Amino acid sequence: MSINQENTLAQPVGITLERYIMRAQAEFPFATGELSQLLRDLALAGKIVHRDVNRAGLADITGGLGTQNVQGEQQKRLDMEAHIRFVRALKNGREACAILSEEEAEIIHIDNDSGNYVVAMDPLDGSSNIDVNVSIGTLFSIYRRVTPVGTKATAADFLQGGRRQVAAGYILYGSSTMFVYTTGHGVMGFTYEQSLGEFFLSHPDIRIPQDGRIFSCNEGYWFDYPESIRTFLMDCKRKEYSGRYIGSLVADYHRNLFNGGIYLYPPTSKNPRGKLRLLYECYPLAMLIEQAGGQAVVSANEPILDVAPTELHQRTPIFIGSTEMVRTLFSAESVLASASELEATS
Ligand code: AHM
Ligand code: MG
Repeated sequence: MSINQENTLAQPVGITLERYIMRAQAEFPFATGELSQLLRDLALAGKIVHRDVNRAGLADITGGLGTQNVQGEQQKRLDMEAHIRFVRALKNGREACAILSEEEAEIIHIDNDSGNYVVAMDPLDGSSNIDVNVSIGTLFSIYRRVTPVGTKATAADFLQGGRRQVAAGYILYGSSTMFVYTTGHGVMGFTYEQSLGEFFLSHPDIRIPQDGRIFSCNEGYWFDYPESIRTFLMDCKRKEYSGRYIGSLVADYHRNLFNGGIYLYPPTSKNPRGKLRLLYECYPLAMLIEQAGGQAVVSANEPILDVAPTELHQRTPIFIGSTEMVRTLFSAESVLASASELEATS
């Protein structure tokens, strides 16, 4: 029996996130409790962001700040608010020594060089959806540092590669708020009960269906997509699959995780290396999807988790979801079909 199965049996639906993390830690005799505390810090900041998101219209915190982040994109007030909440929670927690955030170009050192962990995160993803009441999310990825404890963390701590993540997850601020994470022993989902102020285990051992009938991509870029991808999408349409695209990564991913499907963000002329960020958007979702029995790749035979990172804010194409759909996308038939289609139209 796997640790995951043991956990599921021993820790029934309804247990709080706090207790779950403590019990999971107890299963590892040499665990120091630091990672557990770090996860609790993230959950605490998530509760505060949940409150901010739900007050957004009332508290005058939506809208642009008039500034741009490192990617040259307009920052929304709530983006920065969330960034501040998470940095503060991790600083107070003292398990992490540094943070990489989508909202800042440089590594953020949090006056705790004795911390063993670094956290890469997008504090609030899906900013175009903030002002219009559509689901948004936080993404996080945790590494044990490789630089000596007591020194300043460096880029090397963040550029270890996706397989070295010790934990990863997201918080979805949707019709309910959920905290979904993995430490490499399955994927656990917790739902926030606002009146009690607690996350409760609601979705133990999440598994993605092996196949699905949903494709999620921005079809506005249709003429930019490589021919093989258009062929795949046309095939989905012939089969009357559902096109579902919120434009909020965590929400699109979460739906496909439960219902089965594929999310695609190929290279486009606007974003020739893809749009999404490797370290704090794609790596965490890739770790989760592999733990849930699905796949995340950057090209036919290259799992996202095997992409060697070179830059902190690196972008990458991503194809992620049900194993069968990812396989079909890159199958020889789809490439052949696209080649014959090209011939027919030339
Ligand atoms: P952001 O980090 O600036 O919020 O952008 C990331 C978002 C994802 O949530 C979403 O999947 C994607 O960008 C949507 O991009 P597009 O509008 O090009 O379809
Ligand atoms: Mg983002």
